[in-house]
Amino acid sequence: MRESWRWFGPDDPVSIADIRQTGATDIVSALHAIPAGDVWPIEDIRAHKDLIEGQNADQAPLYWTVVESIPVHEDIKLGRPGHEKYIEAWAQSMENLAKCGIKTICYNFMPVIDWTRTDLNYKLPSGAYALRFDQQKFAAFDLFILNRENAETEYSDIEIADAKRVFNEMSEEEKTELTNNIIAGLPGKMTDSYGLDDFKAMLDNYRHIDKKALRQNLFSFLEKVLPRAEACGVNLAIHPDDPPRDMLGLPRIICTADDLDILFEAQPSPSNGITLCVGTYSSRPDNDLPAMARQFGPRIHFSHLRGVSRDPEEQRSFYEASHLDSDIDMVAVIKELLSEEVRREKNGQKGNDIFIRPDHGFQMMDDIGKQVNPGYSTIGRMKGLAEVRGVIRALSAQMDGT
Ligand code: DNO
Repeated sequence: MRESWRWFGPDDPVSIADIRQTGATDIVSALHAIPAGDVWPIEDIRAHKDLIEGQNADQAPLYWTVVESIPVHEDIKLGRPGHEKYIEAWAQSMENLAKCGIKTICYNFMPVIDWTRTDLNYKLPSGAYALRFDQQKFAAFDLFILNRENAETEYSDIEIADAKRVFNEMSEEEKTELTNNIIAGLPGKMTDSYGLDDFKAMLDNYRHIDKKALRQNLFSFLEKVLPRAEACGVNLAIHPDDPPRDMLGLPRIICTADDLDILFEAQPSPSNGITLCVGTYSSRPDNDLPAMARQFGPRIHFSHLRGVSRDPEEQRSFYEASHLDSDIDMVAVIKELLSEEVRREKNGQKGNDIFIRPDHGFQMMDDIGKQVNPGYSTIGRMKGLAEVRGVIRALSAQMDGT
């Protein structure tokens, strides 16, 4: 298991020097300044790598080993005429990364919106702050702020009434905040929109794209990229759609074990793999995470370790709970990942460790009031990493003894 930490680049309030102190060995990063659809030049990759690894000679080494993410241009997801040039650019970026020794690449295929939360400062009984997704607030945004055409056909009468009540109780400031959280930006988002009208236009592009068509566009992207990934030894790791279900009338296709079965049946290449984002998959009750870790073990190259606590009344609402105490059995998931590594070792698959990172963390203690990327605080993530590290060490010791 390789312990990694996401770093957003020189503007990240968490410095490389701080990350070094967490004991992580690997950095997950991206060239966020390069627009979707452009090639990542080798010189830029090298310069970024040097920012991360430049101090390795005289300090505890950190390596940039995982990319999260090379953005997939919307035209590829839409299968628009001319999208081939964006696939070519994506594949060239991948090859350039491989030339620099970076061979694990996370990406996603979510249309228009990337990961989405409604509350970035949800206060827990402990006094720490977590991220939250509230289905009623999201519906209020969809129905009464965005005013999406025909949106009401996707909600029951009770859901519409609840959303109306929530909307009426919100101040103007809260409405703006909710809108920004959904359309403007959480860290690492792959798509940009500039206001509600632009956002609506982006949604409208998908009017004729259903699940089947979106899947087809993913498969034709992979058909071109996977042979080149195999040739340069890259493991691709698709990230699930977060939250894992259709939203705002948009199809989402990487949400469940069945979706992954469909993906691998269509594109069985060994380079076709996943990011097991435990928090994302577990935000729906029908995903059994330890079973998924077992079933897709050989395909898992990267794992985001976190959990959620779902609202007992409304299972689509959740907050991001502490790394070990959530709705899923994190110890059982880690055990499956460790067993997979043992299996790889037995098969002689050297250098095929699974990268894990503490995904998100509370805003707590000294980080409260500081500028942080939502979910990407120092102390909360360090607590998460320390907890999962404890589990990894304890399980590894047990497994060594058997
Ligand atoms: C959120 C992340 C997402 C994810 C991308 C993957 O914290 O998990 O930003 O990185 O969607 O491509």
